[in-house]
Amino acid sequence: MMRLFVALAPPPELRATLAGMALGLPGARWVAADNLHLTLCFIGEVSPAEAEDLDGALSALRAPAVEVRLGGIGTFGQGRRVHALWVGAARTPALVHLQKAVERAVTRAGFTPERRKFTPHVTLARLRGADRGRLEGFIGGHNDRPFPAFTAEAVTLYRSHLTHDGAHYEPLADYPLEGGPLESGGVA
Ligand code: 2AM
Repeated sequence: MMRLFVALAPPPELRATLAGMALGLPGARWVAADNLHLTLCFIGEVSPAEAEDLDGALSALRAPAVEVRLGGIGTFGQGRRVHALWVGAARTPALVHLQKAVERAVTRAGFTPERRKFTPHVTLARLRGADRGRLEGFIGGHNDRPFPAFTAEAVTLYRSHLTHDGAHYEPLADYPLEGGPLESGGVA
């Protein structure tokens, strides 16, 4: 079985910038630069044959490239149970449209995607028992920080490998968006 999800990959320079924020928070498990992504649709465990179907459905995706603007720091979880630290993405109509188009393609292929509310974000770290003051300091220090906007010219199908050192995300295929220069790939 393969654990799959569809996401946008920020350009390498921006991922390096985001990974460079990995300081000053004991208890944080920072996401490595290569693994940073903005999830559009979490699919979960599928068989290799199902992954082929998914590849077909995503190859048929027709949606325009979108401009993505990151900014603002947020968390998931309440109080002591804060478990994720992230940088948000502007919830623009174009991004919401793309997310819905991906979800429709995945659903048409016969999958039931995770139905949590779309909160566009790039997870920077997983937290366990992070110090409240340090966390607030981190948020205060980065909340107003500007990041260069980027145009997402493709969506990427990722495979999540869960290891003892945390999750590692392997890009399997890129599906070009309209107006972008990338060629379509297939599931390896
Ligand atoms: P997160 O960044 O907010 O943790 C791979 O696991 C990606 O899919 C992560 O970015 C994760 O979001 C997202 N995701 C969405 N729903 C998930 C689920 N039910 N289980 C694991 N990851 C999920």
